[in-house]
Formats: sequence, C-alpha cells, structure tokens
Amino acid sequence: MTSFGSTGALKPAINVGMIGPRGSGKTTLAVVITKVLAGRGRAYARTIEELEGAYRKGVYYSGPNYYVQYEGATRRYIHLDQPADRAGFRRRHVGGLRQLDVAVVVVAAGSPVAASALARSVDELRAAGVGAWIGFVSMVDRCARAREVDETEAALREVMWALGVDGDALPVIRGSATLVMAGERGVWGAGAVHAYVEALERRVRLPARDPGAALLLPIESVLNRGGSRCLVAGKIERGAITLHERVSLIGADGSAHAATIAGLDLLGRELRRASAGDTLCVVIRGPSEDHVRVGSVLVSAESPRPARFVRITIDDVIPPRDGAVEEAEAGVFRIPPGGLSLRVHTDEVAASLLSSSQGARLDGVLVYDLQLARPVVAWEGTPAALQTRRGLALGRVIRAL
Ligand SMILES: Nc1nc2c(ncn2[C@@H]2O[C@H](COP(=O)(O)OP(=O)(O)O)[C@@H](O)[C@H]2O)c(=O)[nH]1
Ligand SMILES: [Mg+2]
Repeated sequence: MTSFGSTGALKPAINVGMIGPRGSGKTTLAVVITKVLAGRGRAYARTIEELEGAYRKGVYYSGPNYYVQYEGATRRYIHLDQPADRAGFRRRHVGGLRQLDVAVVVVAAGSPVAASALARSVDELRAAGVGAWIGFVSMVDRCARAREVDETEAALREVMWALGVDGDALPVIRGSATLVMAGERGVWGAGAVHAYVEALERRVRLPARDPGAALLLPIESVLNRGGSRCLVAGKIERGAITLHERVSLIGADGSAHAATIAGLDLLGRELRRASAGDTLCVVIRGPSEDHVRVGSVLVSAESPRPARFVRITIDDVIPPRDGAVEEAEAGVFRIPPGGLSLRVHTDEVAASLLSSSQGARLDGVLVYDLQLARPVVAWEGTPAALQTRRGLALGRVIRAL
C-alpha cells in the first residue's frame, strides 16, 4: 500500500501550531485527527506513544516526531504539537520566530479558561505574525449539558479578546478525542475532525510565496550532528531548496560557510526539491558542526548578506503581563533605552537604538534604526519583534544595512 503523501504532487503546505493549557487534550487531538484522516488516505496515522515518546526522550532533538502531517481537499497541513510546559520549546519554535500560518487554541470543555494560561503563547504567536486563529473546545464528552460547552466557548472568545485577538471572528470547533477513539462518527466525534479541517481550508489564507525568491531556511532544531554532516529541521520561509545544491550557512556569529544539501526529508518522504512553506529535515554537508545551531540560517548565493544595522517599523505593542503599564499610545512608541533584543526567524540578538531614531516618520510610517550586537540575516518584510522593557514591539524589517 502506498502511504499518505509518499507519491504524487504535494499540495501547498500550511503550518499549524496547536497551543493551549497543559492537559487540554492537544496531543490526543493531533492523534485522532491523523486517525480519522488516515482512513481517507489524508494523513499518516500517529500514536500517542510516538508523540509523547518524542517529548520524553529530551528531545525535540531525537527526530521530528513532534510534527504530524495531514491534508484537506486543497492543502497539506504540517502540525506542530506544543506541550505547554516547555519554555525552551516555546522560545525556539514559537518565540517570535518561526512563522506559523495558523494557531489552534485548545481549551477543555467545562474547565475555566484562564487568560494567564494562554497569554504567553498567544503573545509569542502574535509576535511571529501568525496569520489566523481557530479555537477548539475539546473533551465535550465530559459535559452533561450543552450549556457548559457554550460557556467554555464564550469564555475562550472573551479571553482571546483580552489577549488582542478578535474573539468574535474566531471559528470554534467542538469535539471529543475520546469519542473519536471510541468510533463515534457524529458531530462531536469524527465529525469534529472534519469540521476542523473545513475551518482550516476556509479560514486560513495561503500566504503569498515566491519559489523563485532567494532561499531562506532558519534552523529550528538540530536533530543530529556528526563530523561534517548535520541533520537539521526547519521551515523554508522563502525560495526553494534542491538536493545537491550548494548554499551558505550563516552561523550564529554572522559568518558564512559553504554547505551542500545532501538530503531532504519531508516527514518521511525523500524529496529532490522543496519550497517556501514546507517544514522538513535537511542533511547539510560541509560546515563544521559548531556553526550549525538553532538560529543559524541556510541561504542561497543571491540572498542578502547578514546585516548589523536594521530599520524596522512597529505596528503593535504587547505590554509586559506583570504589573501595571500605561496604555501603549497609538502614535509613537518610545523605546526605552537598554535591555533591547531583536527577534527575527529563529534568532534573537541584542540590539541598541540609534540615538537619532525614536520613531522618525519616513514616507508616512514610523521607523526605528537599530544596531545589532552581531550581523543577522534580515530581509525586507521579515516579521521582527523587539523585546523592550515596556513590552514586546511587533513589526517588520524595512531595510537592512
Ligand atoms: N474525557 C476526555 N479526556 C480526554 C480527551 N482528550 C484527551 N483526554 C485526556 O486528557 C489528558 C490530557 O490529554 P493530552 O492530549 O495529553 O493533553 P495536552 O497536554 O494538551 O497534550 C489525557 O489523560 C487524555 O487521555 C477527551 O476528548 N475526553
Ligand atoms: Mg501534549
């Protein structure tokens, strides 16, 4: 039998991240989604043991097991299962850096929905410029009355509003992984999985992607190192990558190293070429393993060089969650001196504001010029988040020098 996705054209990829309090049923949902869709030839069926095993082994570095993959009628979904209790995982994979196309917020029916349990993940996803949000009220089998499920859904919408996301526009799915496991096909069983995929298909816009653009592949985890070959995982943010291609690895210090692509593995399928939007494993040959780190990026010869000066705009400010802070004013955001760091891709670097630039107006937009502690690969249009003492400022790179 040919397994899901092993042959034929690949549908365009959408990167999904599931967030929610610990124990809200995220991992179980990921498993039942693959179970239901595998029945239609639209997923690799995964087990709890496979996903949980990946976490226990210390791990996000033993293999790309924390991803599951499934597809709808028109797109393929690469789904990152996120345990809520792993600060390092959040920082690397979601922390302002890795771009997700959609975030699914899971809360358990009948449990209180606390803003504090979601605030950090939601802030970080907003910082990363996530394109869409979906809600999922899980474990509805635990509620004797439908009213309890209504209440959880209303509480989720309210909390999302409080966290800066339009709670009214949020599509919310209701379902029970337990019922799916038990073979229930109705709306709270397998029907919920189909409703979920339908929401993804309808509500998530396919990002504009240009496979002809210069390559940008930020490394989000290093799965294996050995001499001159390293196995890494990451998402292609721009352009495309081809087997045997010669590219550059920009190390954590900004230095460039020649590298050859010795393997491309898309969650079990060997590829000759992959393009923007795909999350995959890449075997790199050439650079010494010291340079291959989370935060390093693979780029092509035509790619912009790493820069030490960047100009950014700020669209929104997320105030610190602890303590009272004045409202972020609509006009100029005054960046407090000191303690700044800029996040781009999977990288984070100390920054200082050039004294002349405190929200200068240029062609109608407010811009801020930053000097970085070391060069980073920053592209025009790249989402950037500036951590300041007065909050996390969300914006975009306008220019790198
Ligand atoms: N009653 C009920 N329990 C569930 C359901 N889904 C998951 N669970 C249980 O809830 C616990 C937490 O689930 P898990 O998927 O690990 O949550 P995560 O921490 O969000 O990944 C586990 O013991 C699951 O068996 C459900 O639909 N109904
Ligand atoms: Mg889990």
